[in-house]
Amino acid sequence: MVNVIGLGYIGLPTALMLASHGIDVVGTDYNRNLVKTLQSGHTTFKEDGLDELFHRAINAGIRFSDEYQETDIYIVSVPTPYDRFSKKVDAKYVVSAVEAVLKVCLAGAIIVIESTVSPGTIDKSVRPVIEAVGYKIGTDINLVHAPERIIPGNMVYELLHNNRTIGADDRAVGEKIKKLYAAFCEGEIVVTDIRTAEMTKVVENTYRAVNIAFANELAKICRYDKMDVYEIIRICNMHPRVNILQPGPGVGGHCISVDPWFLVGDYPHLANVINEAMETNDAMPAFVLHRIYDIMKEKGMKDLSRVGLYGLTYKENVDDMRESPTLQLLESQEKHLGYPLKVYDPLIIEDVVEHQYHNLDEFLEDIDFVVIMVAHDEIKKEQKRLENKIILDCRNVIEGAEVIHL
Ligand code: SAJ
Repeated sequence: MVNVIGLGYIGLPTALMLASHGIDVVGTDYNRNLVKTLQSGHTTFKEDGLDELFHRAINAGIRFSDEYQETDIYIVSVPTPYDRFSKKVDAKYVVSAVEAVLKVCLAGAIIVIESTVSPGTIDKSVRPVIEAVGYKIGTDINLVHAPERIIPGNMVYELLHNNRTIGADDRAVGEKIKKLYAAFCEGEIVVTDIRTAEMTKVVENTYRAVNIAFANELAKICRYDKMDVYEIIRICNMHPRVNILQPGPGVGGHCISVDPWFLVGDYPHLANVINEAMETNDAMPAFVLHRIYDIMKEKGMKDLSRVGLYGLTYKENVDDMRESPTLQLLESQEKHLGYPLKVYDPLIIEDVVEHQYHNLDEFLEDIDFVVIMVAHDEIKKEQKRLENKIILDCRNVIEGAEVIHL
């Protein structure tokens, strides 16, 4: 039996995928309400194909609990935030999950850490916890790091098709866990050591963050001298060895906007490009706010309450608001002016900010200037309804000669 610890964005789909491929799975989370929701037959977030996968897993016998199970394989998939001051990974949730596992696990159990951690975290934070209770790593307990790589918005597909990395102290243990993931994973699964697996995961997300920062910087250069950044990137990307990502109003989510900081925190004297890139991305919401002010001035518009932000989530077609550029923009705007702009997101049902709308028509009725922060499918389909509005399109999805870009 496999006990998956942490039933969030990664743990839940992983548990469901294992169960629906014939593995006996219990999913554990300390959040009782979340467990109750799952037990009552409902998923806890939206993702393409997740509900179907959930029902397959239920039919295959998956169980959910708030208790850790006595078994021999654990997959730990809990959040790893970063400390905003030191920029280092905060492994407290991983550590407390491992401590709880140690109280119930069978002799020789394998603990697989899926959570993203910086290189050396398992040595520094996890091994000492195991040794402190008198267990010998390699005999009483085995450690594996199998960082997840799936992208929100396409998780179910990527769980099935992405390549994976398994880091293990012991090759045979690594191969055993590879076989477990191979129950559903059709990609290549590489077995390596734990430190390499830790570093590769952080490097993948850092590569993407630096590439986005480069695109954001190009957008600023092009804005300064009236060049079309999208056309320039499009043509550059026709070169066989150039692949520049897209500029945007900021980088959100719990991965690209967080993981690269781990390298800055651990190697402050070496991670210069990474530090600059992260600062460039973090400055984008404020850049958008200044674009809003400039455009209002240009258009002779005075009333900020007639400006609306479309999109609250960190990216298109997901309902996740973690580190959302829109929330960051609102925060900096509130500091300056004391009252927020109007906001609407079709995927956010609950009230999270002031002046938030739940209906596109009402939102559009109350504004003259719309800022596209997130390119949800809805606005791509409904773009005709933006006619007669001033449009600042930070995602390059709205057509029309009058549309203003970043
Ligand atoms: N963004 C841009 N321009 C782009 C692409 C993205 O501004 O060209 C912005 C998005 O709008 C968003 C942020 O970056 O705010 C991050 O979005 P994303 O789609 O790039 O990535 P995540 O954070 O949803 O998922 C990433 C993925 N990592 C890589 O592609 C290397 C995913 O595969 C990882 O599993 C995930 O992080 C994770 O959990 O670490």
